[in-house]
Amino acid sequence: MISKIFIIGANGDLLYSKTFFGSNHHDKETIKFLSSINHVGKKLIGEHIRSLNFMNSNYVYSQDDQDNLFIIASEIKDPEDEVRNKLNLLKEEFYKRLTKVGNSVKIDDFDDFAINQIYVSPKILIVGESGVGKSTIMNLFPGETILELDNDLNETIEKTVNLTDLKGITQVILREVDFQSLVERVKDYSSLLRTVNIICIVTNSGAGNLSRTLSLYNRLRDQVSKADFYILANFQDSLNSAFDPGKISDSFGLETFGFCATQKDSGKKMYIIIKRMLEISIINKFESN
Ligand SMILES: Nc1nc2c(ncn2[C@@H]2O[C@H](COP(=O)(O)OP(=O)(O)OP(=O)(O)O)[C@@H](O)[C@H]2O)c(=O)[nH]1
Ligand SMILES: [Mg+2]
Repeated sequence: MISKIFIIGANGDLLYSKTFFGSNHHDKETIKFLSSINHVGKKLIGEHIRSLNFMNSNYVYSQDDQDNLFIIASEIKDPEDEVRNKLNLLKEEFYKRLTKVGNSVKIDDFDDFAINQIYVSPKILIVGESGVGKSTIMNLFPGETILELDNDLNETIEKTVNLTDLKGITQVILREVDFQSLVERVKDYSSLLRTVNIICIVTNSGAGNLSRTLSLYNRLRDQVSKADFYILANFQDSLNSAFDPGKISDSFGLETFGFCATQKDSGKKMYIIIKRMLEISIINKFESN
């Protein structure tokens, strides 16, 4: 996730900054540190810094011929080329919106641009065998389910969910994917797996499905570097066949949420679960910076 943007002028003035996540208590020190490191880099190696891992974030840099410094902070595990694409977009837009007022510069409506085009909504993959309740879970949220082809030409079922009361995160994108095809065609899903933040494995909590799901998980886990995994132990209303979420958690070694997708308050509960996942996997990581 992209957490911050800084644009620093040649004289060291902060021209623009935006924090999507995490606190901005230390921004002043961070900016000083980032720009002085860049100067040192230029002096010592004769080159600008391209990126820097610092305090759990990756700071990706770009400098123009007027010595303005553009910096985007993201999670360490975010693919750097994606952040760099955003950085190029940021630069282009900066020149378009720049106006000079006397000696100082002003950038117009940059917040709207930053939120709409630089910020990336978190993505959650809902995976599981057929019949475990993936679509039922997606349908708990209002809005349209979109069927389209992704970058890898896979058919995807996707829905954008709006959230409130969650620091900085206003939307999350849910995608339903069949677990077996994902594991068998992992190469075809590579760009999705590189960028997704959370993989939520849905099980019907029955013995057969659990054992197949565990082996699919074991095949997939090493191929995923960025996302965190969670288990949604669905069908907890099937008292005779459903294993206890605690037991399931032990055998997968993953945080597990007991659930039933077909009750009156299932929608409300699913919001709470999604918020919890986002808190653990995104917000707390930035807060601990
Ligand atoms: N009793 C019970 N039934 C459920 C629960 N969750 C889903 N179902 C039912 O299970 C059936 C299958 O659910 P789907 O949501 O279509 O499953 P899916 O994972 O999307 O299946 P595919 O799209 O075929 O991969 C539906 O009839 C749901 O109503 C649950 O927690 N308890
Ligand atoms: Mg379905």
